Amino acid sequence: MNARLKVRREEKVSKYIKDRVREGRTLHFTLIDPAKLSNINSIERVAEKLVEAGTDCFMIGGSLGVSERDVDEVALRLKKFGLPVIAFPGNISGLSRYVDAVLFMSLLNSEDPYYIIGAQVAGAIVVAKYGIEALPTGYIVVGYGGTAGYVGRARPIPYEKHEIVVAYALAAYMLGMNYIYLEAGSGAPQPIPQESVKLVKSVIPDAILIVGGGIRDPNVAVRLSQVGADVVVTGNIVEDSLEKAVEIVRAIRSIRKPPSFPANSSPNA
Ligand code: 1GP
Repeated sequence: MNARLKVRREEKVSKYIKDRVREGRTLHFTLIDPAKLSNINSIERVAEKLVEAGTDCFMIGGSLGVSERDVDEVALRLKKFGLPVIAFPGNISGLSRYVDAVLFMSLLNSEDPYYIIGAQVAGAIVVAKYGIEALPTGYIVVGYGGTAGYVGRARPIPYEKHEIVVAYALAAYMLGMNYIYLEAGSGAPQPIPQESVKLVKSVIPDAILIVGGGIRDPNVAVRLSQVGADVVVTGNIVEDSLEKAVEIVRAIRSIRKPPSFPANSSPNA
């Protein structure tokens, strides 16, 4: 067994996220799917615009056709902007030694144990070998589900079954996952319902609540934040309309909620 493993869980990137959330900010994450990029050479130009508008982090990943080399290349290009770069792996090939952190996710409502714990076992030593910070994340697929839902063999929770979403989120939190990602699927015709977001936030206010899938409109993003999303993720819109993506980032940046300072507000909490 290689002894040079560096296990890092919720350190710098986690502090970066949690500090902002405690200040009353909602964060915007820009998701770049290397398999969907029409031109990798335009990535810096696109990223510059989003950074200028105020995006908080870059996430790199996708459910199909993403190799570690793809993630490496995108991560190296994005790192120069000084924002945290986070892997969002659909599988173990979605890891990279060049990212600052990984959403270490379990697709909780998958019917296939591989996506719940198998891929995580396969990837854990790689994450420790690279010394990447792990952000323990319960990944919950709702409604449309998209490619992530299909490939991950999820049994998507019907859009209107808010109590099932809450039950999954609660179970994740009780298992120690401080990040809860409600995923409607990339390109979803409907984002995560506000009611689900609201209920999850009210039951586990201390978890970092990430919401993504099908968000293409600044008003929708703002409303999701108002009902409890701590992080709003947009992916497709960057390729579809950079202008719209910039509008969404600006709208999110202008939100201020009352600051929260929970008792466990130490940097690693
Ligand atoms: C998908 O939640 C993300 O994993 C982003 O979805 O591409 O629809 O913005 P969109």
